[in-house]
Parts: sequence; structure tokens; C-alpha cells
Amino acid sequence: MVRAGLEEGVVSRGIERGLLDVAIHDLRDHTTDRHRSVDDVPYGGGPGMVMKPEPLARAVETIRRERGTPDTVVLLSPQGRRFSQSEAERLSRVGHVVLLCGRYEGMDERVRTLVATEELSIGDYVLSGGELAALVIIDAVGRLIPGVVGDDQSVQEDSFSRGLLDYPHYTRPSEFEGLKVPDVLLSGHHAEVLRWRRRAALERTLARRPELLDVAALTDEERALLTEIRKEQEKKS
Ligand code: 4GX
Repeated sequence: MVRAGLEEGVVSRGIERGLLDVAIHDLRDHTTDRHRSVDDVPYGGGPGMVMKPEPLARAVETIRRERGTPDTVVLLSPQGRRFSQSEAERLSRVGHVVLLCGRYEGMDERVRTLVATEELSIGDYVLSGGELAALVIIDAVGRLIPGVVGDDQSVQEDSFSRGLLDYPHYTRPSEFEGLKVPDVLLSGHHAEVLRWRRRAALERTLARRPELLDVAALTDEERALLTEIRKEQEKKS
């Protein structure tokens, strides 16, 4: 599943170009019983299975031996701290990251205390395994590694790297199904375009994700714009 997810896209080309390296480890290769079991019934009873601690501990031990001690060992689970753009930025500066993916209903608690050094969740929903969460993290972190995305500026100006939602984008044609591209974007007035985009990003963030404005790093000009937008919306309502 992880291999399939790494077969295409900007991050996979980064891997081909040697800008980052991703190794996949199958927990079943770190089992010792005939059935190569990675799960067992829960102590105390109840439904569902629990990931055994030994295969995970042995897999990380193998990684330590072959590639050195990782800088961080991340357990992926809905109980983790929420993964975000700032977490992606942090991980993009870490040299060696191990992502632990589990299946089933739970993970033996001793994996948390002995093997993992942190726990991350990609969102409040339940996946059938940690592999898709790992792919999400590899993608978000991978594209922040210098050179992976061709246009460095586009990464820096991304929605969220500034803590705001993105402004609306348009390309040709200038009119589609009766909807026109805003005149200012065709005007060639670069300063006006920038101002329109800043304002549009603030309007959108205020309308859809107002809580982001509490933590976004805004310039004095943006604070003034925001006050203006709020006043206009008061008038409308
Ligand atoms: N963000 N899952 C992990 C198995 C599991 C259960 C408990 C550790 C402890 C998820 C998420 C997620 C489902 C991956 C349960 N592992 N992972 N899996 N949301 O839902 O990261």
C-alpha cells in the first residue's frame, strides 16, 4: 500500500533524484512464529485485535542497526497530536524519521512507552490502518524538502505556510459559463493584484476558518484590512 502510494507524484520524483529516501519495512518480517502474527487478542477481553509489541520493537531495532538511531519514532494513531503544516515543517528538518503504522483496533501500550517518541494523528476519523496516514505525512513533509518541488516560491507562498487560506485562482479563459475573471487580475497592475489577493485570502479565512486568524502571523496592513472586512460584513448583516 505504501509502495503504491510512492509510485507517482512530486515526492516520488524527489526520491528518484536522491533528495529524500523512504524505506518500507514489513512487520511480518520481524515475527518469529510460524504464522508471522503481528496481532493478538486483548488482555481483559473485548472485541478486536491488538498489535503485538515485539514485531514493532524488532523492526525499529533493525532500522537502528542498519541506518542508525532515528531522530524521532512517530506512532500514527487517532490519539496523537494533530498533524499540521507546522508539524510538517518541523519533520522536514529532521534527518531520520520512523513512522509506525498499525492495523486493528489498538496497539499494545508498551509500543507507546518503549518504541515511539511521539504520536501524531492526521485527523479525527478512523482509518483501517496507519499506512495512508504515513503517506499523507510523507507527502506533506517530502514536498518541503528543498528541490523536491521545482518552484521554491510556490511552496513558500502556499496556503497554510502563512497560516491563512488561499486566495481564489483563475486561468484562461477570461470568461467561462458566464463567469468572468476579476478585472484586477487582467489589469497588469502587480501591486493591485497583490492587494486583491491578500484581501481575498483574509475574507475567505474569516468566512470559513475564523479560528486560523487567531494564530496567523499578520502584517499591520493585513490587520487593517481585516478590520475593514469585518466592518463591511457587519453592515451586510
Ligand atoms: N491518524 N488509524 C492506526 C491502528 C492503531 C490504533 C491504535 C495505534 C493505536 C489514524 C489517524 C488512524 C486507525 C491508524 C487505527 N494504531 N492514524 N490504526 N486518524 O485512524 O493517524
